[in-house]
Parts: sequence; C-alpha cells; structure tokens
Amino acid sequence: MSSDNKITFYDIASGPPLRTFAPNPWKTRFALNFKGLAYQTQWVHIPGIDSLRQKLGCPANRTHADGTPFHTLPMIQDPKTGKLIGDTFEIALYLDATYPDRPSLFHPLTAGLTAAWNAHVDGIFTSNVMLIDKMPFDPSVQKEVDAIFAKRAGVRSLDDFKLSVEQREQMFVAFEAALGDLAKAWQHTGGTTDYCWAQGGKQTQQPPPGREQGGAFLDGDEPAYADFIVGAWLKMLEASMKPEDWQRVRGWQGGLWGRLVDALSKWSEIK
Ligand SMILES: N[C@@H](CCC(=O)N[C@@H](CS)C(=O)NCC(=O)O)C(=O)O
Repeated sequence: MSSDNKITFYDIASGPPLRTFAPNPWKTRFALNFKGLAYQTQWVHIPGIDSLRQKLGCPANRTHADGTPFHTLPMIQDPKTGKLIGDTFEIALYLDATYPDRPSLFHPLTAGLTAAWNAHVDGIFTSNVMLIDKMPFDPSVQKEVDAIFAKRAGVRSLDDFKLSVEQREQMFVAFEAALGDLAKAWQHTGGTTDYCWAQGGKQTQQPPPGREQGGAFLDGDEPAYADFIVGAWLKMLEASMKPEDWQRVRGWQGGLWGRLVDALSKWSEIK
C-alpha cells in the first residue's frame, strides 16, 4: 500500500530511538494496531503541536488555566474519508464506525461506559504522575519543554515540584491503594464490596469464590478500548519511571499490571 493510502498518526516525539511514551497517543496506537489498519507515524515535538494543529485546522480540545486553547496529540488524518480528528476518544469511535469489518474497540453499547472509565482512569494516573522520573523527550527540545511546563504550572522551575523521600513514599502507598481499587474491575467486584484495598495495597476483603484472580483483560480473552486506556498509562510509567519503581508497580495487585502490559505487547508495535 502506498503511503498516500495510509492513515497518518501524529504522535509526540521522544528522544532517539523514536518511540511512543505519552499516554493518550498510546491509546490511539493500541487502537490502530488492534484494528490492523495501515498507518504511518508523524512525530511532532511538544513545542510544534500548537502550530501543526492550527495549520491543519484542528481545533484544540483542552483549555489552559488562563482560558487559552491547549493543543494536544494524538491526531489522525485518514485519506479514506478525508477526516482529521484530534481527540483520542473521538478517534476510537471513528475507527470503529469507519472500519466495522475490523476487530471492535468497543463492545456493543459500551461507549458511554468507556468514556466514564477513561475519565476515571485518567484521574487516578494524573494525580500520581509525579512518581515518574523523567519523560523521554528529545534532548534537543528538553529545555524548551521544561520552560513550557513550568510556565503552564505557574512556577519558575519544575524543581519546585520535587517530592521529598517521605512524600514520594506516601504517594506510592496511596497510588497502590488507588490501583487496588481499580483492580476490582478485573475481578468484576466493586459495587457490593465497598472498599477492599487498604493503604499499602493490602487486600482486606476477598472477592466472591471463583473471582479471586481476574484475567489480563477486563472482559474475556481479547482486549477492548477500556483495557487500552489503562495499558496506555502503564506504558507511560514503563517509559518514564526509574526501572525499580516500574518493577514495583508491575508487581502490585498480584502482578495484574505487569500481566496487562505483557498481554498488550501484541498491539504495541511502533510503525
Ligand atoms: N482530550 C485529549 C487529551 C490529549 C492530551 O492531553 N495529550 C497530551 C499527551 S498525553 C499532549 O498532547 N500534551 C501536550 C502538552 O502537554 O503540551 C485526548 O484525549 O486526545
């Protein structure tokens, strides 16, 4: 297939070797790979996202605290329909609607449910993002990226966000408990067991017999977009945490997160 017929997938550029690391682009890459669609990646450095989206006429879907438009990735351009889409969830819905003969990202009538899951999962990981060590931005733009992030956060330097050893450990404990609560979805428990994960990630109540161990995916032997949402955040941690911290997260909840990332490796190809 000539590159003219391929979907163009705009992803955030890392340092060499070019690889996906940001969570939202990971959701889209999983989706494209799972559906087996032909695509090519266009890598964009963070400081170039604004001008690219404006040039292509793709409206921003986030807003900075001061009310100005916040341009983000991913974005796809599909020559089959001429469509340009710049929001992860919209992209997933579009791909299922446009390519129904390919594996489905959404089980029937679960788009609303998955949108709520997306917001919930984004919230948990975003509140613990300070546990990462460093995102693998290209060194050539690192200073510019740091300045953009510092300005956005209203601080002079990102060093203002450095956690003490004790604060970090507290955050790890809280993160493990939050993921423990999330893990109940894999065991199909939750509504009836109020809160079975205590600080430190220890399970204090057992799920009903037969549901002690969930599979790698939320429902069944194949992943759905809901699994990609969590997998995308885990891939960001894998790329950005210190290796020993990432091993720690992989092992939580009986190794569920490691199992999920490993099971998703089939759809993790970067092309
Ligand atoms: N609602 C958007 C959010 C996308 C988003 O926040 N993307 C981040 C990467 S995960 C981004 O492009 N950030 C650019 C920046 O921080 O300047 C979506 O789901 O596509």
